[in-house]
Amino acid sequence: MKATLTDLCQKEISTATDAELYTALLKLVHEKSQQHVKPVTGRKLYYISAEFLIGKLLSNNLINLGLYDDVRDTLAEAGKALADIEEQEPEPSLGNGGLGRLAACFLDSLATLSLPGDGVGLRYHCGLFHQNFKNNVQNETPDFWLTDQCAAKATDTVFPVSLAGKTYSARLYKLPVTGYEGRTNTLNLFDLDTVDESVIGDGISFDKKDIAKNLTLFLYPDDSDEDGRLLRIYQQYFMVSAGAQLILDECMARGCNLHDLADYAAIQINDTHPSMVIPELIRLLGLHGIEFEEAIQIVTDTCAYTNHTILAEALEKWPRHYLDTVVPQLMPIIEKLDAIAKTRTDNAALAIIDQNQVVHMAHMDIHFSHSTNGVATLHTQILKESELAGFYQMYPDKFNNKTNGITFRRWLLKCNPALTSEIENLIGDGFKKDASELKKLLAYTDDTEVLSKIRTIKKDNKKQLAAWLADKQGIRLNTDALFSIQSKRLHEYKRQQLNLLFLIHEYLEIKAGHVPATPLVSIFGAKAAPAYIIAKDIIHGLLTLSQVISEDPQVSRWLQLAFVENYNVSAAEKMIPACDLSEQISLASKEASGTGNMKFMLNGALTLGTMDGANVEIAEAVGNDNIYIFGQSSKQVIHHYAAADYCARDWYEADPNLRRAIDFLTSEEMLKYGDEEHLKRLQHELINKDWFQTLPDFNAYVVRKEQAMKDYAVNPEDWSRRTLINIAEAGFFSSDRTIAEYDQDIWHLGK
Ligand code: BZD
Repeated sequence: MKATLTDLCQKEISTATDAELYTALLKLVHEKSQQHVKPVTGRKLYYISAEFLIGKLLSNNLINLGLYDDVRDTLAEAGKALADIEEQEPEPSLGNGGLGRLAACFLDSLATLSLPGDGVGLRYHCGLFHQNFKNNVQNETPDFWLTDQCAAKATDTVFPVSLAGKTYSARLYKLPVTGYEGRTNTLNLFDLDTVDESVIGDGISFDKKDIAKNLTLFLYPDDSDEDGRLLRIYQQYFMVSAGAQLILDECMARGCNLHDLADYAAIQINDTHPSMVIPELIRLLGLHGIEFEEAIQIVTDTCAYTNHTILAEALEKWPRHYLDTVVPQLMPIIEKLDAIAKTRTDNAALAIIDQNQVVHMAHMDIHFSHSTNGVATLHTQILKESELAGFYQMYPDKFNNKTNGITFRRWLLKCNPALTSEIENLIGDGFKKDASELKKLLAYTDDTEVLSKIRTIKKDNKKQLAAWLADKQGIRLNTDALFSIQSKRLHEYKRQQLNLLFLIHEYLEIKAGHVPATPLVSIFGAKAAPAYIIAKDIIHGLLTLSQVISEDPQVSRWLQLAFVENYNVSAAEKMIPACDLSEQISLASKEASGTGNMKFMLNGALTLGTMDGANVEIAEAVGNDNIYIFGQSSKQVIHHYAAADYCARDWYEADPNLRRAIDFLTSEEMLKYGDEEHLKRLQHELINKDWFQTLPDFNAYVVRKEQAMKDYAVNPEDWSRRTLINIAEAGFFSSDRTIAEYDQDIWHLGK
């Protein structure tokens, strides 16, 4: 390795800069990954997604190529640290949260299982915004992550895409994706040569009408106004039209005559953002001389749809005049599909185009693809029983569940090397390819030496996180405390506000002389959509409380609140291994699955959660003694929505602790550092609306969390034992298992 690296740098490793070494390693990874490119036979998957939240790639690629230890040691001999070189890599910021990260985990697992499966998406120049805090408020700035060194390389392949009657050229960029001891697949990203980063004005503002210059500037441009929403449709169609042309070209090059497209391609539609691929493929097949009826059948056999949400407001639907404007070539096809759907059912709620001339993207997916899946058992059940019940009755065989998973290469091997090597010492390294082998750890749950080692590893990870945060944000954390972490997008249904109310409660208890069983460090990471006002108010509440606490030495000995700025994949990799208590506190029925919950579990955190999404399956796997469950059940919640009988104010008035916490939002202490408008609005929302029923779960949450704090303080060894059980039972949540299920039930790749 020494000779290879010296050769690539064209100088001694010890004299090379980190930037030079980074470039050398990129070359090395590229060369090696090409050796694992294999020909495709039979069916190949195209995972189309508006987001691929891939995170930094260098270390992960080195691990998957089996080069990591060698490179790290060779560098160390020359006085260089791989971690420093990794800092040279800008983080690709091509996703919002779970949906995009899932797509990235899936690409890793496909390549690891040696299945032919490529991604199709967009090459956003600034991706999701960069978050910073000023005066306890979130600000957004562009994240210029794209550099010349970006591993996604431009190709000469361009496809014409017609947007609002004008033709644009979609250029294909290719990023190799190498699996762990597997094959190399490709992430195909499309971009427009004319996009111009210099049009960005203040913050992340830009002229949303100038498509040629702004099309792929940002991921999900602010869609609070019409131009933003139109831009989103422009992006979506650009992605699917170029993607569909790529798919047809690749299949034809492999001998497909297009009548047999479904034997060559499986297309997975990741939520509704790529749904226009259905009418677009029908349109393109028509241009190749295939009759409409046959084209529908071909496309139905080729496409499958994944639903990631039960929030009605998150199911995309567009006024038809938007589509008339942006994709007039698709509207006649969508109208015909709607007419066919209407011949299949007289239930108006299942129409593609409703009586208000609104186009429902998910409805098109379900009618005209062969599979619809939810992402956790409970989620799929709710889709079948309530949200999509009409469709389930119509197409029972199309519905199936695929519980999400995470790649253990990034979320264990890469982010937690100490735990990985301890596991390897105990049970060998078979778990890296077969995650179910983690169960072998159950043999050690009474081994005090192992438990003590687990504790030491956790403590070291906490120290590393604390050092990183001290350096990055000047925050000093008490590493003797219990670390509870809630990191995920900021959304009311995820209920960061419930955690906020708990922390206020704890603050007030400490002020009243009732100290907790253990010091608590409560860590958050979350970005709020720029136009989501209440979400930003919640961030403001948390940041303001953080300042109130840190200015009060009497309290901060016992309680700390740290908000990690610009939460992203790299931050997650540092936070998750350091966590004791994983906060998964969404309103039951609202979190489709969650995947952070799985990452924390795998890294030895105990979950404090509601019976929602995949928490239900985590609870089943570890047993009630090894998880802290609280709150209303999904059945109760769904009932309250149906009966419309929830009244937040009743709860506010009935519970003095809750009232005290909510009142505190606009107290003198908070107003000293916070903004009255934000805090009042949040308080008003909680008392008068509270759409996600935070208040009924408050008391149960406080009780369970205080119980967890007590258990942690009183019996550390038992805590470690329960930690080990969580790690041992995490195997089911490997995305290798998820991908194997998709392949077996939906894709049948390579066959
Ligand atoms: O998808 C998430 C769900 O909320 C999680 O419960 C689930 O685990 C993951 C993966 O299945 N959904 C999203 O992340 N959705 C988005 O990010 C999104 C983005 C744009 C528009 C709508 C939703």
